[in-house]
Amino acid sequence: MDIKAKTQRDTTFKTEVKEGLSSFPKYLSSKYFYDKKGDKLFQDIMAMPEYYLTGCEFEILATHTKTIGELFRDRENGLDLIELGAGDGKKTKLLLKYMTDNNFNFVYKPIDISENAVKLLTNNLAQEMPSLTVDAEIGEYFEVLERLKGFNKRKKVIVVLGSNIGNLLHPKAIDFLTKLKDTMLAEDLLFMGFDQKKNPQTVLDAYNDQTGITAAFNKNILTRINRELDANFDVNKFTHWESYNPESGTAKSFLIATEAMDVRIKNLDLDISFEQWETIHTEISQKYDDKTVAWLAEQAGLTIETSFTDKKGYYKDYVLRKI
Ligand code: AVJ
Repeated sequence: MDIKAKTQRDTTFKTEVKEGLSSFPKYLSSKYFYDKKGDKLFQDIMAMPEYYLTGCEFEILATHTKTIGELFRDRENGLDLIELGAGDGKKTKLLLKYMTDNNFNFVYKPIDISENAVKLLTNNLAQEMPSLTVDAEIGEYFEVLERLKGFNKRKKVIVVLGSNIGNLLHPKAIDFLTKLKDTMLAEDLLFMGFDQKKNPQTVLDAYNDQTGITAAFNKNILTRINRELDANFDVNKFTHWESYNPESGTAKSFLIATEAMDVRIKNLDLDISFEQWETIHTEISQKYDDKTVAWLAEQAGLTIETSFTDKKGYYKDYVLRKI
């Protein structure tokens, strides 16, 4: 990887950790969950029965492979299929397989914040789909958006699965969608997953599993700070807490200090103190309905062309176009 980009990422990590833990109330960004251990834990989350999102989206892509694939089809010059937050590509492979089997002329460009995930996916695709052209990149969403502007020689389809947009509060989501729109031409498509509002208990269970995988995932951000910034968080003195507001559709994750303590972060030359029961907010996982998605799209200069849902109606993939 590009050394300059890596240095920049390290600096951003430091700045954001310092800022978040010096604030009141304290917070950390969920984008820092995904180191090697975090990737593994997220894989485990996706395999849990409570975490319905993955299964629902897999069902959608498996049921409507042909319809979705044909929406992606280009007229003559081929296309670029760009995926943000590609992860392990398990769901995307359904589409990739359809497209290669049906002689689509395309390049698959997976982009992910996790260097580890990108490497694994690239190797796996080389094995499983040797005829596929893969051009992977490491980076976070806002960072790679600029580079997407270069992809305007032929049709492009931007894919964002997994309800990854749910990590962004609405103003940020609009900002993100607007920037995506700015990279799009009239024929380009944005294919995006939005987890839907549902029984609040179902949502809570998805982010608060009994086995403690989600808790370990959430706490891993402290382990990462310990390792990368030479800190001394006692991870056992934090507990995972999930809340869901059925009115706003916002699920929020916290780490809560179970006793008062001081933490030293050597690399930041920073001492942080926690009161007993003080919180660190670590993630939001927004849930949506059609009205909210239509509003977000409209605010960003996009329009919903069609959408696909699973049998239970838990989850939807929307096809968006530039207005
Ligand atoms: C990858 C952001 C979609 O918010 O549902 C899973 C991450 N966090 N369990 C989500 C996550 C806790 C996930 N996204």
